[in-house]
Amino acid sequence: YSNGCSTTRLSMVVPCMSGKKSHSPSCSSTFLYEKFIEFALEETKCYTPLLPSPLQTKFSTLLAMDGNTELEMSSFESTKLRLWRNLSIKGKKNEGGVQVMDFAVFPKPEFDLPIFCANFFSVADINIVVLDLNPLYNVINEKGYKEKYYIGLIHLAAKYAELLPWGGKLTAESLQFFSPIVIWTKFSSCPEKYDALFSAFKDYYKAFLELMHQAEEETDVSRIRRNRAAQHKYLTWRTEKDPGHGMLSRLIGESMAKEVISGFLFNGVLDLGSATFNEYFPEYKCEDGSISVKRSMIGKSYEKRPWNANGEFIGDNRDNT
Ligand code: BLA
Repeated sequence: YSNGCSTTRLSMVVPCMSGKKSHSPSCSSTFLYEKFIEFALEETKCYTPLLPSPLQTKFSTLLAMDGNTELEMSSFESTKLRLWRNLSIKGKKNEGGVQVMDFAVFPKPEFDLPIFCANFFSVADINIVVLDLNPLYNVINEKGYKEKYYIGLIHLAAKYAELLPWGGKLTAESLQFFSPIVIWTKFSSCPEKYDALFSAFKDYYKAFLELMHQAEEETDVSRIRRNRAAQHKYLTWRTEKDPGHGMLSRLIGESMAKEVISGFLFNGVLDLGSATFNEYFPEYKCEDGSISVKRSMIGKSYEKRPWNANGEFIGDNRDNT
């Protein structure tokens, strides 16, 4: 499918992203992740027409309070996708400014497909990466879901295990949203690492599109409801505890950050379900009923990759150092 792609691409108007980037002076940015998101757009269009999301009118570009850093938001939807969205944060690369790609694709609740998640944060010499097909259901206890989507993709984790090794301890609660093929890594900037990351990104995104292509629409209302609730739980988690929130608030102010988080990044948190954070994650509940401001109750865990080469979870002992 993806091979004959370039000849069958649909034309779309994507400001500053469409067409031949290298010939367009207005697009000559040095944004690290430009080609990643361009690839994702073009590759998606090989499978399905992308329609502009209603979010486009409200969320497009913002200039951060530092007067230098730009935020660019794009959003689409399609037959099987509720929301395809990306937030690029473009600081001045040559001055070590922040560069972020927060790209996620949320399927419609009629599908139990994973959520595509590419979360790359780079500043100065530091790069923090999460790349995954985040599972909608528990892949440690629910064998069926793991087998349905991940067993066929385990080779991807093995392919990048050396080039993009496990990034060390992380917020333990995050593990429940990660799959056996997750790439969680940190590295200092160098071309080889960015090349490996681009290659991994292409592989993972193509795998996601292939799953999307094969997915059949669920018609059982209780299953659709269950998918919707699972996605809402995910959105509720990230709306409340995503590590990027602090920096986003510093860039655009707290109230604008809140709007971007619940209206754009994790859109659906306000309308896909009504359960509260405390109901999904009671361990965060304080005595007075409020949500603990701590990002993690357990703390940082998983020094080593808690999945083996067969995709089995081996991290029960959280401090498996
Ligand atoms: C760090 N981002 C991290 C870390 C993870 C993620 C695992 C390491 C810190 C930790 O252990 O929590 C990403 N965590 C995820 C993802 C999921 C999850 C994708 O649970 C999905 C379920 N990140 C952004 C944006 C910014 C950003 C928009 O997405 C900034 C504007 C920044 N991420 C950011 C920063 C850090 C970080 C600054 C390091 C600081 C820290 O560790 O608190």
